[in-house]
Amino acid sequence: MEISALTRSVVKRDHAVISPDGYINSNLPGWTNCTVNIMISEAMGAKFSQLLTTLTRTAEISDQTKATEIFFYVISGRCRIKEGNGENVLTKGSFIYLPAETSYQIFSDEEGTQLLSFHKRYESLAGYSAPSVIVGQSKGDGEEYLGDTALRLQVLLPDNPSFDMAVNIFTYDPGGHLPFVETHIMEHGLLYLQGQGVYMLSHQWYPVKKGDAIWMAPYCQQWFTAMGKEPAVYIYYKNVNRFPMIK
Ligand code: UGY
Ligand code: MN
Repeated sequence: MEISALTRSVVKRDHAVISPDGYINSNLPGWTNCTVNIMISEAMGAKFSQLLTTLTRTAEISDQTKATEIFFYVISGRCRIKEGNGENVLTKGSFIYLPAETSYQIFSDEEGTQLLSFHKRYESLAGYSAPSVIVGQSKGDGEEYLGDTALRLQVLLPDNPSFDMAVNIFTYDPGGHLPFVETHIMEHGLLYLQGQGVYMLSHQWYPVKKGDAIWMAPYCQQWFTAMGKEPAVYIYYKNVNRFPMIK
């Protein structure tokens, strides 16, 4: 019997695990006929937001990025995104990066299409122009990570200083694990796309699986190992390429 007073979700000062059992939808202005779960936000202490949006067939999102940049990733289904340069059809595994000050519209082509998005206030860098729109498709598993054949990393955004965010897909074979406990200034937001395992966050241990989201604040110590019969895969956000203080 399920007991409704139990959840795997936790929200702490420097990390959170958000499992789907606790979702409550938000209504966002300009986002119609869709359900939006704000899994990570400034309200919990993060410096970015991570949203999971489920589109009905008649969904329409009509909005502007303004001071933020947005990375949309299609978890399942199919939709169309219009921005200044035209219209893009996005299917499972497709992504689009929208820079600050961009007007955009999203239309659903399939009931239940699910979008993951990362939203960050863009920090410009003297001498570099702001990035433009990027549309892409995740392919395969990516490159071997730090010489370990059990780990693969796929980098979705260009590695250049114009970008202040990275979004990567990390694949772990069962038994694969991060080679050491990471202790770093960069913040993370992640969503499990497949599989399961155990995450260590600030020396606490959490069983996690497909559908779970995790927030890691700067310096939240982190380590993960994959369990089960299939690779564990998560997509994650990271802030990059900027000085830690205003110079
Ligand atoms: O890019 C990273 O910092 C990554 N290795 N961290 C993580 O997966 N928790
Ligand atoms: Mn990390």
